[in-house]
This record gives sequence, structure tokens and C-alpha cells, in this order.
Amino acid sequence: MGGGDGAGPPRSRAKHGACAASSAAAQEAGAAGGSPRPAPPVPGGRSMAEQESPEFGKADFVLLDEVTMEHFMENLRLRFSRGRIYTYIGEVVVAVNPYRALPLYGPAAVERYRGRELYERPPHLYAVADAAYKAMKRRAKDTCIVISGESGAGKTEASKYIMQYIAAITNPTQRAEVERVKNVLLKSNCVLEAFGNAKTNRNDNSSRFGKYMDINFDFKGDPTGGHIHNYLLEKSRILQQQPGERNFHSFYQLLRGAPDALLASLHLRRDPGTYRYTREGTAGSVGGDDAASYKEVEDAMAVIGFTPEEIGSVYKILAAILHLGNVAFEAEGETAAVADEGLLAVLAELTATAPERLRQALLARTVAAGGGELIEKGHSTKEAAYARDACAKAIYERLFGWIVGRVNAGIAARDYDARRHGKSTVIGVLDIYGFEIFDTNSFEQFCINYCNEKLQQLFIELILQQEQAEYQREGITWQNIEYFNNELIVELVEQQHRGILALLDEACLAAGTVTDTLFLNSMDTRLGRHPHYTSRKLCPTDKTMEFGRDFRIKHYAGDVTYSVEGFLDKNKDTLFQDFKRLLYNSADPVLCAMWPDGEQSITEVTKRPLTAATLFKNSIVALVDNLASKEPYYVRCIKPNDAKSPELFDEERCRHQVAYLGLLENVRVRRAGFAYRQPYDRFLLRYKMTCEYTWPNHLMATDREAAQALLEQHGFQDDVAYGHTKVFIRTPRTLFCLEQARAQLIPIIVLLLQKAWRGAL
Ligand code: AD9
Ligand code: MG
Repeated sequence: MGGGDGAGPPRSRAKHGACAASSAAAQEAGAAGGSPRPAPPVPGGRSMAEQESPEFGKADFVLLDEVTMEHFMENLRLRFSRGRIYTYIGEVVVAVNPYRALPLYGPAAVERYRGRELYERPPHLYAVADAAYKAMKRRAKDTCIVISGESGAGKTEASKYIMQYIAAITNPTQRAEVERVKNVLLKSNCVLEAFGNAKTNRNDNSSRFGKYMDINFDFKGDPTGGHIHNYLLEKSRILQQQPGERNFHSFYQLLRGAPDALLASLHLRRDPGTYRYTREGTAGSVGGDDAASYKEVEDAMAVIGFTPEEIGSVYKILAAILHLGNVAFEAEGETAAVADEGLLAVLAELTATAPERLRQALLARTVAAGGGELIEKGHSTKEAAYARDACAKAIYERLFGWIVGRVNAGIAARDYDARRHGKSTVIGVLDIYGFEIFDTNSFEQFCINYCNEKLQQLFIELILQQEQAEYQREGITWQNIEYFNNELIVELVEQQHRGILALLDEACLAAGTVTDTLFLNSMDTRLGRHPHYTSRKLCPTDKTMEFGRDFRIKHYAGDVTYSVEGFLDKNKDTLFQDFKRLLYNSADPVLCAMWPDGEQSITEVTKRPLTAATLFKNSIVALVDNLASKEPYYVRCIKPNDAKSPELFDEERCRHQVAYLGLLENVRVRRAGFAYRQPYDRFLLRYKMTCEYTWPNHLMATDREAAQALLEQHGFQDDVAYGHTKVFIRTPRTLFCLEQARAQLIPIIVLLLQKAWRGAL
């Protein structure tokens, strides 16, 4: 069996880097096989030639003629204009938000990518999801897919496509429990987006929390459960939104979608303009229909396993927050009184608390006097308003935490499988807020940008470390590539005793007289020499910063000026124990369950709770450790313009993102090293038909020698290196040529096989 000479497949004499030659070779091969035929398209996909074509640009940036910003941008722009929104850098997917529906997804596309190698198909999120899944299944490796990019770049959409792909390719036998888990996982997106997303000026559906989801798989590779970690919900949004922005979607969905009777029972009016917390966002609904979303979210909650009573409680809590925002105070002598008694009664009803206790919690706080004595200290109107807002934020934050907990309960991995078959494996998907620069940047942006510094650091470490470790293991020589290392910036923020977070905590622990401005002074004094820190005091000529208010950090992604206003307050995150106790004693089981710390009496609450920034830092450090323990896959999202336009490719904005995401360095690392690597046996299995020495089986002593013979026959010897267990291929072009040769030979081999069978019959 074999080619024209009957001893092996037709010879392919492609020269290195010349796919055209490979195609010629295939024609020659076709002739040898008896019937010349045109190069067949890749079944179900686009032609391999599309990996590199004048029309669609280069499917992998590693193929660029020169690694310069100009060449990179040219390729990115060309591909975007042709609807090719995905491009690789090796195994990293660069994705440009198309801002329009493209026919790239769905069951037919899933089938094209299922079980394929990355380079066999045009770049796609599905390919990366499949690679992570295969690594997890074949090698029982925990993997993770880290999706990064700035606000509106398409991270959340990407994470959903990835989850849909994984759901589509698993559980072929339709096991009921696995189907249930998949369904809950998919439905969780809708619920979490309702409560955790909002319209911002950057994105109509901006995630205002970070999300890391683990999906557990059993030994068969089917999802058996999962767990969601949420990070720092932007709760200050409850109180205030920038002009043109909205509060969390959940409020508008309830107001616009709830049936009249429900709304009446919650004492709500339809118009969001009625409520102080939603007044700013009345300028219309977002991305469709709040009312339709209401129904969708309610159905999703039911699928996840929320009981009707629990859903009812969630609505009451949302309504209570809206009413709470409208509670006004008037002065009665030194202290405050509630202006509207009727509102107080409504609030007591919705929170299932005693009206008098509610009034007390709103108007006074309990403090411990000497000798264990407790006294009540009345609020001024200003203090009462502050406490009310703090309470509204805290209720929403805890509601969100409770909802995440409820989703987790619905998808908790049963340890049944783990007990029977050993440890289950995991794919993690990280969709966390991107780097943010607003007109006014506050504590939240500071935390978000710090998180992005940490993730960038991880990206640098993993990409470099992984490459280097692999080359060393395989005995291949490797030269280091210079990278911009953001370690200094991370240190500026988190260094023990000296970093910004330490100084912030120090200021918060000091007596009540310390103000935001004093905190700024302390940073100026102690960080003044740091190359990534500055302020107006340190740089008096810089009029873009306000004296006594602003400081600036030179982030890896650009300079951000932060206003120090509110830093201390947001970091302390004070909520009087009186509120916690009040809500812990609520007769509503959902509300009560959110305040386990409400049980403590004021005398027990002596230990200072950890500050918001420290809690956030701890959670991000744990996240980074977790990601570092897994095999990472990266999706780097790019936002093409600020107008949400499908046509506009804003050169300047894109260039900036390419620069700060370190994509050029990424290409350089990839090119200095080897773009692809495969164990010898797998490599031969795939390409052996393209060489007479390896088809149908090689007679050499080792697979390594056989792979070497194959590659030399193709003329690729200068583009490869031979490791102990794997062959390393420097440029994707070589691989594409091999793929093309293979694709061209398959129909001929099939034809020959058919002939042989017919002959045998
Ligand atoms: V933020 O940091 O949460 O503010 P993301 O998550 O990066 O941000 P998101 O995924 O929400 O951005 O995308 C923003 C909008 O871009 C979506 O609402 C879609 O309208 C649009 N988008 C993003 N990706 C795609 C896509 N692959 N196809 C079509 C897309 N539209
Ligand atoms: Mg998002």
C-alpha cells in the first residue's frame, strides 16, 4: 500500500518556509497517486492557506516578517476589518471585540474545533478551550484560562463562549446529573450579571466584580460541579454613579419587570427616578429590555435551585435598599430624627425587623463605655446619613455574596466521583475587571489596577518560566528575552510596612483625626523617591494633579492619577454593629443568614476587622497562587474603539493596549523560542504519511530519528530542535506546511485504500 511506487506515500518535497512548494509537491503527489486534483479545503473549516494570506493577514503574530509595532498593528487591523477577530501568539489568543454578531459560534463551529489541535483551524476561543480541556483530560492537569483586557474589551463574552464550548463537548451520554450541573453553570452567568454588572461609560454591561470559576471534571472528562469566587464588588455604585452610568442591573430589572402585584407588595413605583440610588440611571434601559431580563433572571434562579421564598426575599431586599436610600433625616436638637415615619414602617416590613429597633439602628450607635457599660450615642443628621448609606452598601454586598453562595451550593461537586476514582480535575476560568482609567479614579480603581498588576506579573512569570523550564527539561539551548518587569510597581503597592496598602492601613488604624490628606502626606514622605510614584507636592509643575488630593502611579498599562478622597473611609468600611445585630435578628431567613457576625455584642467586637484593601490583597494573592498552580491558557482582549463601533479601529487606542499587554514581547519570546512542540510519537502519528521513510511505519531505532528524517526530507531542519521527548518547531509556518501537505494527501490515501479494499474483495 502507498504511493505511486507502491512503497510509501508520494514524496513531498516542500522547502522550508514555502507552503506553495508544499502545494506543488502535493500536486505531484496527486499525479503519482493517479489523479491530479486541486488542494482540498480543510473539512468543515477554511483553507489552511488562510493561516497566512494577503486577504486575512497572519493567523499567528509569530509569522510576522518583522516584530515591530507597525507590523503587529497592520496585521491586527487587517484581520479586524475582515472579521478575523482572533489571532494567535503561539497558544495565546488575541481577541478584538467585534461589536457585532459574527457567525463564529454555535454547534457547527463547536464540531469544527472539537478535539483538534490549535493550529489545525483558524484561531478561535474554542481552540483554546479545547486545548485546556485536552490537557486536563489527557494529562489529568488542572488548567486555567485567564482572560484579560480593559473594560469593554470582551472578557465576559469570551468567558461565556468558553463555558458554552466546554458544555457542548462534554457528557456525550447525557448523564442527568452532569446535564444539571452544566445547566446551572450556564445559568449562573445570567444571575451574576444581573446583580454584579452595570452600565458604565465604558461598557453597557460592565462586570463590577471579579469572577473566577472552577469547573470540576470526573475521570470521564464530564463536568460534575464547580465553584465561583467573587472579588471586590464595586459597592460604592449603590450610592453613586458617574453621569450617564447606572446602578446594578438588578434594580431596574425589578422595577421594570416585576408584575404589578409584586411591585405593590414591595411598595415600589415603576419609575427608577423615584429612588435616590437609581435616579442617575433613568436614561433608558440597556442593551435591550430590563423587563425581559427580569423574567430570564427569575427563571435562571429557579433552575439554579433558589426556592420561591428565597426569590421573594431577594426582591424584598432589593426593595429595602431602594427605600433605605430615600430615608431622610432632620435635626432634633443635637441628634437626628427620621423625616418620614411611613417609610420607616415600609422598611421594617420589608426587612422583617421591629420598627423601633430599626429606628434605633438608623439614629444611634451603641458604644462601650468604661467598666463594660454600654451607652447609646445619637447620630447627627450627617452621621445618620453616612450610616444609612454604609448599611445600604453592606446589604447589597452581602446579598451578592449570598447569591454566589447559593449558586455554589447548586453546583457543589459531589465527592462521590472523587471517592471512587481519585482526585477530580479542574479548569478555572478567570474573568476579572480590566485595567481602569477614569476621569476621577478612586479606591476601587486603585484596587482593580493593583489586581491587574498582579495578573500581569503572573503572565510574565508563567510565560517566561514555563518556556525556560521546558527548554531546560528537554535539553534545548535558550536565551533570555528582556521583558518589562512590573515587580517594582507591585512592590510599591503591597510591600510590607512600606507599601501604599501598609500606609493606608496604618492611617486607618490611627486615631480618628487622620484624614485622607494626611495619608497622602505620609505617602509623599515615604514613597517620594519611588520611580513609579508621584504627587502634585513632589511635582509642583504638573497641573494635571490637584495639590493635597491627587497622587499618581506609573502602572505598566499607563499613568493613573488617583484622588485620595474617600480612601480611608472605603478602606475602613465601617458598618455599625447595631445594623448587623438588627439584620441578624430579622425574621426573614435569607436576610438573617447574611449576618452571622450580627450575633456578637458590642463588647465582643473588640478585634479590628481586616480593612477592605487588606482583604482584597489577601484574596488576590490567593488567586494568583491558585492560577500559578495550574497550566495557564491566555486570552488577551482588545477594545477596538471607545464608541462601541463595529467598524472603527482606533489605531491609537489599540496600539496602547498592545503595548501594555506586552504582546510584542510575547511574540518575541515565542519567536526566540519554539512556537510548537509535540511528543515524537504524536508528531509521527499525524505527519508520517508525508514522508516515505515513516509511512506506514518507520524502521528507525527511535521515534526521534524518524521525526528527524521526516523533517529533513521536507527541508525543515533549520527550523526545528530535537528535545529528549519532543520535537520543537520554531515557526508556525513549518507546521502549517506540514498540515497542508497532510491535508492534500489524505484524499489520495483514502482513494488508495478504497482501491486496495476493492482489489481485496
Ligand atoms: V468589563 O471589564 O466587565 O467592563 P468586558 O467584560 O471585557 O468588560 P464584555 O465582554 O462585557 O466586556 O463586552 C462588552 C460588549 O462588547 C458586549 O456586551 C458585546 O456587546 C460586545 N462583544 C464583546 N465580545 C463580543 C463578541 N465576541 N461578539 C460580539 C461582542 N460582540
Ligand atoms: Mg466583564
